[in-house]
Amino acid sequence: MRTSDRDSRRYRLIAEGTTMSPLSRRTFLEAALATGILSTLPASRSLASETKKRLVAGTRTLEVNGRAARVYSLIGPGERPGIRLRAGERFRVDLANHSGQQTLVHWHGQLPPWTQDGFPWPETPALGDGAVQSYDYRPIPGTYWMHSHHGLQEQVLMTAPLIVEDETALREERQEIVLMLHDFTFRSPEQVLAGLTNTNAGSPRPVVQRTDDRSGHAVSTQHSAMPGMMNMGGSAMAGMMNVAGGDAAAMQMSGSGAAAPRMDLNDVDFDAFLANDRTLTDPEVVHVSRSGRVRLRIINGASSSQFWIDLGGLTGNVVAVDGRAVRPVAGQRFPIAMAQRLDVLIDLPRTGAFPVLAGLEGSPRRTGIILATPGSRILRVAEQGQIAPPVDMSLETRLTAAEPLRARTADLVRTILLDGSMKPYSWSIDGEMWPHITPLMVKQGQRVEFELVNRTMMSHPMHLHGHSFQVVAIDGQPIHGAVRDTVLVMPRARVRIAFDADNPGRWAFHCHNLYHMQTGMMAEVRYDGIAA
Ligand SMILES: [Cu+2]
Repeated sequence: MRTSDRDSRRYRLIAEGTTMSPLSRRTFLEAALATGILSTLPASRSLASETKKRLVAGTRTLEVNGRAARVYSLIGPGERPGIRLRAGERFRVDLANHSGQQTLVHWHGQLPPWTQDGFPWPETPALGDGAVQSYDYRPIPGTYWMHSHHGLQEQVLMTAPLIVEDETALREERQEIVLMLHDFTFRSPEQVLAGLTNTNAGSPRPVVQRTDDRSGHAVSTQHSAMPGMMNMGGSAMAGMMNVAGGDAAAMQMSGSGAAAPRMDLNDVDFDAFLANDRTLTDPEVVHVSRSGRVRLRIINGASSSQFWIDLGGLTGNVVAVDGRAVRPVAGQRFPIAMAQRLDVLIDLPRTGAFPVLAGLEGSPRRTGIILATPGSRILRVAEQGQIAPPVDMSLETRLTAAEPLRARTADLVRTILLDGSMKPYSWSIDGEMWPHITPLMVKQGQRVEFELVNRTMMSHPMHLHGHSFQVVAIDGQPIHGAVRDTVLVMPRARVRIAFDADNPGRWAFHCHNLYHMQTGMMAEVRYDGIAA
């Protein structure tokens, strides 16, 4: 990028980023001129650092399969979804709630002080309709996202990208393309949950209650009694998947694992899968400049669905997961669990139109966008493809952090049991179901390792708030894995994560399947000395 281009781009971003009215902006400029600020600081820097961004939680109408649906929105500067920050810029955001409901937005994967994490602790309650809350913290660069952590709003698309530029990525001079995935249903999420739990939709369980009531622990769960560990190799799973809803018929496949226990996939039968809010009947066509050099920032914002990213005939390089750089891994198909992100660099080999697809695991259903160079002909892509296998650890085992944790012996090692079942539909961590949980206590300065042991027949994408962890072992095999914020734990499998306890507070630790979380699969990591 030439200097002049970069400057004009910066000014454009500042103009989009400002939340001042023309009047207040002029007043600021006049005041700044009067005090000489502008004569001593570069105008772009001083304006940007003084300017807050405004993010509005609201509602909008979205057309899906020719039918209108009322969904939430998170709209930032420039009337675009979410927030984009320049390298070095602080996360200075006023969140204004115009959603008509209480809400609270979590900055997924970011490391703010715990009181700015957007989790509805008793100390940091949800915002009422009409309320505004200010946030100000130093963000970490990369591909992040934001979503409501209040009730089931995430399912109704209270979600948006949160992109923090970094100098390295800018120097690559690649066209950035955000691809955000969703699962969509015309039913209310309360109805979906009621269908899963066989309860009345009129009284959905709140996902967050006061957690300072510790009177009622000791919620026992049924541990499914499957002896031994399974070989979870990808294609071996075909033929032993249980799927809910409409994909069951598609699962009549031959498989080698007739005697193996069956894995459960896709709790919910969704009406559509969205890529940047659109389906393949009317996909987004992203015009790629002639250079054909792109950075895909892929975000799985689905509440209960996992995908295989399929680049078709293209080869891409995964260079970051969950916002954190990894040594490049080349490939054409990459799994992405709920809440995870993938940064994929692609150099288009020629002009033309290139679909980037996301195939639902255990299903032929898919969604996606089209990358198109100027003048290329866009061909329609069918909404059904080949049945995708379960999302697995094939990528995770190949990942190596570009900036790993410092080598250090753990001060605290905890085995954490993930339990639960489809019938009854309930899920737990260490035998306890949110909110009746005992906090996992850590001390500031400790190196902590969690050995996550999944004793269920579903995979669980486990997310720790406020920390980046490194994946250090899979099924007992040590690896120098990725640093990330969400890791999948396959059925009957174990994953060990390590993190430094360097961000004191109360932090949620949960499965990112919204319905697993809602029915119990959430715990708290709490620092010694944090009152609650
Ligand atoms: Cu789960």
